[in-house]
Amino acid sequence: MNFQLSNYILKLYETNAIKFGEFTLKSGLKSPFYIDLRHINSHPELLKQTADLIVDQVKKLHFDYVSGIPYTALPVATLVADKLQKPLIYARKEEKAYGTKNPIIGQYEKGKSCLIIDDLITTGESIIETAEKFQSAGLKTKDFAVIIDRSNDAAGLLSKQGFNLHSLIKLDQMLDVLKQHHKLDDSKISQIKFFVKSSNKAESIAYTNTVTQKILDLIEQKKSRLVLSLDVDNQHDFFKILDQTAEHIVMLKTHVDILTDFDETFIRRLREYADKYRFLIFEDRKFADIGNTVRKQYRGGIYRIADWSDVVTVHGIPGEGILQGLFEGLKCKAGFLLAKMSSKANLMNETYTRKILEMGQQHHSVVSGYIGHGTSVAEIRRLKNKIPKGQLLLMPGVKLQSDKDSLGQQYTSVREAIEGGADLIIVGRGIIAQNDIKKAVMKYKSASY
Ligand code: S5P
Repeated sequence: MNFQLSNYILKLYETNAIKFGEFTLKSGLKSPFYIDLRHINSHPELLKQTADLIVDQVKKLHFDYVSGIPYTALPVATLVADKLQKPLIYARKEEKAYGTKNPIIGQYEKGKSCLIIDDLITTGESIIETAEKFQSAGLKTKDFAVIIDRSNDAAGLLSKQGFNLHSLIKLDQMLDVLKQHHKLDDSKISQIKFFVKSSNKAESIAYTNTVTQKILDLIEQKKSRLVLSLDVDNQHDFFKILDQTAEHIVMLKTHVDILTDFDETFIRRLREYADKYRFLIFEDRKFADIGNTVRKQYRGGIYRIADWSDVVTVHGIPGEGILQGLFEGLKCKAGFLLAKMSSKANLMNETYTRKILEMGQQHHSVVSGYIGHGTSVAEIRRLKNKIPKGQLLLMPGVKLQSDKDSLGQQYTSVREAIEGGADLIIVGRGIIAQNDIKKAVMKYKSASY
């Protein structure tokens, strides 16, 4: 390694941009090192040196624009753009919750190409996500420059998708330099290398709780990925439809508070159907209050939902206490967190969705998966890729063809939902509003599996 680069690594170390000790990561894992390159921006010399090194690395590549991923990489991208005399554009960090605002800020011509700069690469997934944002705005992205590559093999992952990764420093190089300068000893280095390898393994753990396993078994046994949403207001219609559909569905989704004639006999009868036709009962209650309140709503009141339902829907907005309030001390119950709704202009933006997925992963013993929606295969696939392994994506707002209703519901086709990776589709009016219910349920079942 050249002198300039090892000198740069030492400077990163001296400014605390690379730290060793014990750090709790977002995933809950404890890491023996931590890289925080935001510090670079507070040291003008170091920032300039970073930009010079990146310029050296990318100056022979062909691109029309320079971009940095906000916030950390934006200042250095600005310097790089200046040095190369290329225009700077960048993608919004937060997706607009609604509206049709272009995610790319700045002036650019469609069809031209952009170099994207980021500070750190761990898995490569966030870079791929950014590339997709640029691509959907009509720009070409092929080259990525990062300061530190601390991944196992992000370059390999990116190259499979047609991207080139140019990193200034790889983790092993960084450790070598710090060892040569007596900042690290062999035991610490092997601890770090072991952590990087095993954390990748930890990320590939499948979080499958007992309820999820039951759902997965039913999908295979029934050769169906169908959840029927039976939103009718009386028991007579309810069981008439259930008679024609029960054997083909994996779960039956209810809104018991829609029924005008709810009583104890309804629950008894429903449980008999569930046992006879082997489906799970899914009360779509969408709990959204503090732990103490939801516990009472779930376990008490006139509906006593916890007594008869297998799964319920939960909003994560009050924080993780809601999951404790609902499920603590109960067996064989699980929730689905709402990660992205199907209704038009809903306020769940990318950041919200990401936080919900983090909450769900941490509470995987009671979170079987997520309610999520997308209006295209690419959007659904992007969401699915972020879902921790072993947890499920349930997609509502599904019909045979894309459609909408007059109150903001958006429908994506079954084909797109399944191609995008939905584990289960939630279908209501696509089936229950049809004259021939039996025929409709068979169509959805076969299209889903
Ligand atoms: O984002 C969502 C989440 C849910 S659970 N969008 C939804 O439509 N749902 C539910 O799915 C909704 O409450 C309804 O019960 C069902 C969709 O019904 P459909 O008749 O529009 O298919």
